[in-house]
Amino acid sequence: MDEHQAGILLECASKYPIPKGVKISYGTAGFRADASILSSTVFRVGILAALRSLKTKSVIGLMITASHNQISDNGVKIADPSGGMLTQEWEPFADLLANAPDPQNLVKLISEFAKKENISFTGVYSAEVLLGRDTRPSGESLLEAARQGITSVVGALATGMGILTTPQLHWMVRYRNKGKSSLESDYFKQISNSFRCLMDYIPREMIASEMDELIVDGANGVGGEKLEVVKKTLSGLVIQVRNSGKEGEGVLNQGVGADFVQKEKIVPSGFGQIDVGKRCASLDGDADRLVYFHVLLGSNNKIELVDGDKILSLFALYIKQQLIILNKEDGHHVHLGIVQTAYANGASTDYLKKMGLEVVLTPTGVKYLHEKAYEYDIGIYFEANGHGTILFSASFLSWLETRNKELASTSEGSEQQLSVKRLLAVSELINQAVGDALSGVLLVEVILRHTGWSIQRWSELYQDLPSRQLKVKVVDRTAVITTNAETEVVKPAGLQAAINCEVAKYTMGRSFIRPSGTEDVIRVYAEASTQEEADHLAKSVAQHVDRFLGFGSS
Ligand code: G16
Repeated sequence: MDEHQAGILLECASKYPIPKGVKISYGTAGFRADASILSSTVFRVGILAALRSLKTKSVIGLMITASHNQISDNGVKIADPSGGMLTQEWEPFADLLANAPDPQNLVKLISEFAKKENISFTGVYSAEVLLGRDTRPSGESLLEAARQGITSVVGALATGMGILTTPQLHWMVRYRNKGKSSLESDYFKQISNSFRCLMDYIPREMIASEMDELIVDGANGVGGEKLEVVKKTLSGLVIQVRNSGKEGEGVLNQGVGADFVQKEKIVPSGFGQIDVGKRCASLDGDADRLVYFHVLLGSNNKIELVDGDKILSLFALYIKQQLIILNKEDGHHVHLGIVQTAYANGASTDYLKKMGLEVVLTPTGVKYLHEKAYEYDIGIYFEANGHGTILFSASFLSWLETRNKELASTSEGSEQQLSVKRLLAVSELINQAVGDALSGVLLVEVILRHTGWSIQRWSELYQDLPSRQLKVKVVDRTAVITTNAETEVVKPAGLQAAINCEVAKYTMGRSFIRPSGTEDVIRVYAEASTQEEADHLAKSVAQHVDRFLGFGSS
């Protein structure tokens, strides 16, 4: 790094000092904390994104969002050249950068890292970072901090893409790096065109049946606003958006949204007994998660939740059906893999295995699931909380393209050709960069139309085991170390034995704990044969967590 560059970094960094006593770490999906302490972190992530762009000679994405968290929080997510999350190899550097105590230290760190990674500040390639933010009030000033960070790398360009869902920004990065047009209008065009194609490929006898409207809870976030745009471009699907974040509709993620609905299993605000039996869906604050539900009759706002596991099962059934048609005719073996986490309901994993599917578990976090799903011709991954997508390998996609051309000349209109076309359209509709609630909702709707299923029929694919999730505030959540895809606690010693003792008391009992990477809590998950038992198990495990690590309130 030359003196000119070092001088600019020093000068800019001095405008974004680290708040006293704050230590922040890269978590499940980037940095996340109360918005008031984040400016210096976001400024430094801006520098990191520019360095990543120089290193990869590609466009990088930087998104200001705290997704499902409360409105006073904010955060920053980084999209790598493929559109996926920042490579895990750079996470330790991100931590060091975010916590460098002063501008001098910061510049020294950058200089050493650039040397180690062979990053040139004076090469012919200039960095470019695409910027997006959700609707949080703190977003605008944090975006400015990111811009300052990016442009403190000489020649780097910070390109504002406006207010977006997180998956839209990831999609844009992916398409820009493929040399394709990647405006928001291109995104909308792609998902509505591929939706239309998939609707055209539905068997004629199914299309005849009218489907009721879908009611979507937009979490008072950016997703509701974008869905209002998408729905105007669709035919054959009527969507009503509630909690779209308009003035007076309510607060972002407060009593609304996918995280609330999935964890509390009650109706979001704006829904009630007038909706009994109707097909409803819920997005999270930045629209990268999706769950479905229907309201139960006269039941204290209780819902039947159709979570990420059931969306995964629906997608897997549809894809498998297409592959069976292809395999029969072609004998072409396609490796289909399913990726879940420890939060997957035990009944879902059993169901998927009974269907003959290969199921693997990874730790929580899209960055882990996505990486695993890449290993298959088609990898379907979903977290129970509704974050997931379908990945198609480049070689399988090119096989599909070739087959499509061959079939066009030999057996136009055959079942086999239809299956090839469906798979190609799914790969266009579903976001290959990251889980995307908008494209996810459209794929669910097509498949329900294809199968002729109501939400109730879909929900009956298998019966979820009763489960409960709790959060426990502790003194230091980093004191918990887990292993085996987060199903066992290694530290503190003795805690896993205490959990095992509790689990042994229940039929079909299962429980695990893990530190959240987005909130300052320990998460507790429990499953058992009845709701009462699942609740008891979760509560007693939470008490052990508090005894080992907490403030001693239980
Ligand atoms: C992020 C991640 C998800 C993860 C969730 C909760 O989602 O992308 O993979 O499941 O955080 O993580 P944790 O349990 O560690 O708090 P989002 O939608 O909040 O960005």
